[in-house]
Amino acid sequence: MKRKLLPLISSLALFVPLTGISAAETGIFLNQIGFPDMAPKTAITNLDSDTFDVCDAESGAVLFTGKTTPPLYWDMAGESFRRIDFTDFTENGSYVIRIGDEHSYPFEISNDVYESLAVASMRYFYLNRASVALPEAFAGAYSRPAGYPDTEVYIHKSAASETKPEGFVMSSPKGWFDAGDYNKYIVNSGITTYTLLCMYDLYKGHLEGMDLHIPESNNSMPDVLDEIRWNLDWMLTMQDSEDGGVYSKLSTLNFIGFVMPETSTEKRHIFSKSTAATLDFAATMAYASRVYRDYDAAYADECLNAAKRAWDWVLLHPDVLFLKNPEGVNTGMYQDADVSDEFEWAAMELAISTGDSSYRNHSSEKRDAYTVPCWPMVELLPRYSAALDLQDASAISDVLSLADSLVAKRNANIALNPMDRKALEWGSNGNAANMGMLMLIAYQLTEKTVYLETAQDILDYILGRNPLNICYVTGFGEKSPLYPHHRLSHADGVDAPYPGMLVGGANWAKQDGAQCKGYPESDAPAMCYSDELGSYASNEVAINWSAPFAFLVNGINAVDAEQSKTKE
Ligand code: G3I
Ligand code: 9MR
Repeated sequence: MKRKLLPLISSLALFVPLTGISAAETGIFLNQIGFPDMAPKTAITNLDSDTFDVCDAESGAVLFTGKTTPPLYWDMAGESFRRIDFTDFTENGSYVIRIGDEHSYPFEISNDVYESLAVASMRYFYLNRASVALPEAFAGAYSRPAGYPDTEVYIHKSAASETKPEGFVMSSPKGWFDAGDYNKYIVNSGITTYTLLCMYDLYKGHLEGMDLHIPESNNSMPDVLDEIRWNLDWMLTMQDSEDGGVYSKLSTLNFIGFVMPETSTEKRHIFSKSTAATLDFAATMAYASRVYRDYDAAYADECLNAAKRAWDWVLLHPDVLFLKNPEGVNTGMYQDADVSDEFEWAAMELAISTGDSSYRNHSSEKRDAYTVPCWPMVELLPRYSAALDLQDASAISDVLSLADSLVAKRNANIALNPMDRKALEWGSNGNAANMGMLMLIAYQLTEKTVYLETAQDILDYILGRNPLNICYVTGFGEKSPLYPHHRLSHADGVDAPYPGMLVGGANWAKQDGAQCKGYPESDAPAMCYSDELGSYASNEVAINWSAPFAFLVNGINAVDAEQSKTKE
């Protein structure tokens, strides 16, 4: 089934032309896609008005009027806002919020408002596949020849062994391009693939039949699992069949220019094995074996055996840390000096998948405090698995206490936003999406609506309820990134960037600041974003940010579909 990718409200222009009103000047900030009819519906405004109207986008008719709250300062935005709440308005349709002469970007209320966004968030992965041509039938304007077959890649000096010396040729095809660059990294692939597997696991009822319009759409495997397998297949090639250790990355020696991958003649290399990569691989493969078991038992076995062999390697090599690039190499590092969390994660996934609890004796399970997952800090992931798969009371309590602390932060903020300065760093939108995933897991464990509502608040932030009034997903909303740091989007000759991509987002550290001109004047953390090609620290895309975003939007979409069914 082909679904439209752009939720356009073409008739809006009949009411009020948007031309000439730049985003921040509209003064009304909200989710530009819209809301499920029964969801909380919140916007914020920096306009000085006690009331607001919800108007029909086409006719301008006022359909609902409400009161704004008094203004409160939002430190992350460096500005004061009033809150607008129109939750009680549930009629399906296309609307704008109006205050005086100003109006918001248009949005919809409907009970399948996120359907096309949910599909696009997964098609991002298809469109960023390595090693294969994307035919027009599946990629439309983004069709392209195969880039980086990776059937001939070279063992780098740092990975050389007696049997596989420097320059030894390996084959390591498939996988997704990591981000704006074309390289492939195991550490980042681990958390990304796990996140998508977990999404499938939780929302199987809704996702089993989802049509992603990919070449495998007509086989017997659900499309979401076909797409995830594209990366699992690559990860499997990164394991040394002789000893079970896993190589850290496959990349060129340096980041290449902004060209299409099929035109690049740079050699690709395989870099040294590491404990972090091998543990992330073990955890992901062990989890995959559970998810694929019902669909392809042989594949599930292959994944589980790979996980066990990786674990055996790690017991012999517990501290092979990848901390910096070898000389002459400048590509991503995903460096990690503390692998205790990766140990906890792999041990738990292996224990659950094999039923052998002795894996759990190898690492501590319980921490005093947990953090929202990100690629270097995965200690919450085994708690998710123990809570969801084993109904482990102590894991459930760990998940809920972190969730509650974020709910408290959100409640204390005029924009209902739990993001703090620490979260507003490189990949902040990925942090937001991971908070949303945590909320949805807490909701799954308790059915308490406050978690679902907080997940909606986080999605609202990503889709426009932020101080820049930007929908951070390419191709969606009225104002979204046009110049992401994404080589494919820049080099393909198509004006519009690839659709469905979540950009990194606001990042107060602005590591690219020296060469970027587009950052706003304000240094408030949530303002530090620039929609320009050179802004790799705020405007790049990456699989590990898109995966929790896919989780968030597909999760809310699935819960919404479920609730609509019970309502009927
Ligand atoms: O956690 C510290 C914080 O304590 C400190 O206050 C702050 C000050 O700058 O830094 C924080 O760490 C930052 C970290 O991201 C947060 O996750 C580092 O400075 C920052 O350098 C690091 O950036 C990473 C970036 O690579 C550079 O290494 C990003 O996490 C990571 O997502 C990104 O990944 C790149 C790959 O290497 C290559 N492919 C693209 C991909 C996405 O940009
Ligand atoms: O394009 C690279 C991007 O994928 C990385 O995330 C980023 C940080 O490692 O680096 C980008 O490459 C830039 C390099 O680091 C500095 N010179 C400019 C490069 C392209 O903008």
